[in-house]
Amino acid sequence: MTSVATHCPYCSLQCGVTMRIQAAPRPPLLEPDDFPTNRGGLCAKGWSAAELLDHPDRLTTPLVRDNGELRPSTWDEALDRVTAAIKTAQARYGPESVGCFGGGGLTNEKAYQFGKFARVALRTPYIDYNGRFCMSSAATAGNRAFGVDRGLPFPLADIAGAQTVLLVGSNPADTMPPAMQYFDTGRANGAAHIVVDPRYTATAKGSTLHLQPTPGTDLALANGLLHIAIREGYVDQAYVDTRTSGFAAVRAAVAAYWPDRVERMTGVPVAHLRRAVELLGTARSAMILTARGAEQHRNGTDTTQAWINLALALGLPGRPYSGFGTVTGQGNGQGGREHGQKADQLPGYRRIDDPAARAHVAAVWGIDPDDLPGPGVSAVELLDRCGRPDGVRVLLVLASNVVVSAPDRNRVRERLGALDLLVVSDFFLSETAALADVVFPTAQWAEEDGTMTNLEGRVLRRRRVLDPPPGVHDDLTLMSLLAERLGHSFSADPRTVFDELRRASAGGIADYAGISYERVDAEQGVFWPCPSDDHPGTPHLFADGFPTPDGRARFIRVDHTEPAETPDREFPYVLTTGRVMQQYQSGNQTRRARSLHASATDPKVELHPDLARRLGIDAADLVELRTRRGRAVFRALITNTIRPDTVFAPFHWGGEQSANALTDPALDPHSKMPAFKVCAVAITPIKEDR
Ligand SMILES: Nc1nc2c(c(=O)[nH]1)N[C@H]1C(S)=C(S)[C@@H](COP(=O)(O)OP(=O)(O)OC[C@H]3O[C@@H](n4cnc5c(=O)[nH]c(N)nc54)[C@H](O)[C@@H]3O)O[C@H]1N2
Ligand SMILES: Nc1nc2c(c(=O)[nH]1)N[C@H]1C(S)=C(S)[C@@H](COP(=O)(O)OP(=O)(O)OC[C@H]3O[C@@H](n4cnc5c(=O)[nH]c(N)nc54)[C@H](O)[C@@H]3O)O[C@H]1N2
Ligand code: SF4
Ligand SMILES: [Mo]
Repeated sequence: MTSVATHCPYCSLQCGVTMRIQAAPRPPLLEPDDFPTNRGGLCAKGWSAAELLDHPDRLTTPLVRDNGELRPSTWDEALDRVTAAIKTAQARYGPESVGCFGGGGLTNEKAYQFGKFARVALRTPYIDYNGRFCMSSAATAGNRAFGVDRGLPFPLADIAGAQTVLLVGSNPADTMPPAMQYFDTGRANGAAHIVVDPRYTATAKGSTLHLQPTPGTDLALANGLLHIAIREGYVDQAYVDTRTSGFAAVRAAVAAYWPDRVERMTGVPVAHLRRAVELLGTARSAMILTARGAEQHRNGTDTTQAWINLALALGLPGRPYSGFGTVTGQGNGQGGREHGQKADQLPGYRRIDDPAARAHVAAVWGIDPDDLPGPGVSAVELLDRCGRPDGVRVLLVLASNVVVSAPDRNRVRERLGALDLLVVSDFFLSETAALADVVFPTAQWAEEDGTMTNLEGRVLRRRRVLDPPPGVHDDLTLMSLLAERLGHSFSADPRTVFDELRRASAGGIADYAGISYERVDAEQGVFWPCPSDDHPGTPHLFADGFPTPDGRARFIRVDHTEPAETPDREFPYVLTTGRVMQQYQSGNQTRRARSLHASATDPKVELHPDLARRLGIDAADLVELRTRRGRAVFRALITNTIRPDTVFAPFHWGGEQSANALTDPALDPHSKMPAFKVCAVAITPIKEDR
């Protein structure tokens, strides 16, 4: 039996697994490894991952649409159809009529190559990706405040050493279960954990203090805590004076967030506010961590900044077992946001509007900097351009199921339906692929080589365990075949692409120049920045300064704003959305896993018993949710863990059960993050004939 060490295909924890290849039949056996993020742990999704390698639903040939129906085709026919459509659109409307939509699940090599493919082979500015729905607010805030966007500026294991941890809108007990061992160790050693969530989650259950705000009020909450911290004398003035700028304006702004007012705005009692500040202010070491609950709002960037302001005032970033961090989501959510699939970005986290960055990357790509397009538009804006007369006419989607995961599903379907050609690469026929004109079958995680960068900024190796099924190529091969037809030569070899990525990133903020496959193998991953072969990599950031022009972290004044939608007579409640433990993202993978099946058929909306009583809803009734965008049906899960004015629905399903038929596409002006975490909803029971 041969074994290969690799990583789980799903979230950013990138748990280490060993795959044992059996003679036959597929799939190989999967066992957890003692990797620094999971230490032998795995969640149910990880355990089930190998089941999908030989799943009967796998796509094994390209599909093309004829007379309204998708039918199997050869690779040549499908590639020719795509190339012809691209050339027609380019001739008729110019290069800007072709768009690319990527994903944070792509390896670094594929994400890098997709960015290059858009700019060099297609010469279009229009590329963005699903990480816009995920990390964009945290990224924008991190860049603004610290001059760099690395989710955790310290290794995950440091969490166990922090005396106080404040988690805002983050539910790792369900979304990254093996990471809980670090929280649990801290708690066992006497650490105080504070969880800010409108639901009393599995993560909140083991905490010292649970703050339960109304969704969308975290900014006011953070400003309120800073107000108290200033009053109580917890500000680290020496740190503020020597390591930061901009405190005076923030101090003046938070003067208006006195505790009674913040209680009225957020629903969190004054006593809880005071207790939270005391736990943070008196700790020897403290961390503030945000995730999607704080960030997926119309004011997500400013909300993240408000928590950064609090962390800076307490003097946390750069101190041992302390700091501010954000918990990255997708498997390659970190690396996928560094190497050019963002609309305004070139590899190495360079800006596409920076002349020096353009010159550097153009030289690596062997083109004239003037031939590089400028910045494009964000994911929701890109989807909105689709099918418009002067917009994007041909869209290529790699590793995203936007019909399920983008906000305001009905509008997304309408826009995709108006395209001249929609092209999707996937290994299963996702809801998005089902609408495509051409579908390419692709390799799964265990069938390809590459690198991923996990939530810590640790670059690690995805290793090929077995060949893809006959007739299936990976995405690098797809891009290489398309590029060839468009007159360009693109490598399909991951190592060759990674070596080019290293050169393209050299000197950038996310510098991978010194990271090689060999080093990653020998060192259990390498943390970026790592500018040279003899550089040790950087597990801890900010110990001696911040990569801003003046070396100081920036306080920025931020003020509470109402969500785009607040409850009214017609839509009287707040809807928030998120995840359940057994399903991953749009569910295109996990809904097919046999061992997760029990949870796969029946999405549930969480409602408080008081609300259920008022609306005449009994346990397990079907419930219709309705918003200004659409409707969806869920089964009622009546639980006193949620606020009585709020309901929570998971977004892992399509069709009638699609949470994103409901959500508000209002965007954060800085990050262009959609407001997934708050909109106004009406709720009606559907009484079935029993
Ligand atoms: N099981 C599972 N795990 C996953 C994923 C998955 O799909 N399934 N996806 C991965 C990815 S890509 C990501 S981004 C991460 C996300 O990981 P998390 O951020 O932990 O997940 P969410 O469920 O989106 O949101 C977290 C919490 O925010 C709360 N919340 C909702 N609105 C608000 C609000 O206004 N304020 C506050 N403070 N909290 C609020 C919700 O109640 C929820 O408990 O998970 C990763 N891991
Ligand atoms: N209402 C609501 N909506 C949300 C969120 C929320 O909290 N609430 N969260 C948002 C967040 S944080 C995220 S990250 C997004 C995720 O949204 P999606 O992008 O839809 O997430 P996935 O389901 O991971 O989609 C990946 C798709 O690509 C396929 N795939 C996986 N790996 C590869 C690969 O290497 N190559 C190719 N070609 N295909 C691959 C999978 O089968 C799947 O169909 O959803 C967002 N949408
Ligand atoms: S926590 Fe994330 S990486 Fe680990 S097994 Fe679960 S889904 Fe996979
Ligand atoms: Mo995400």
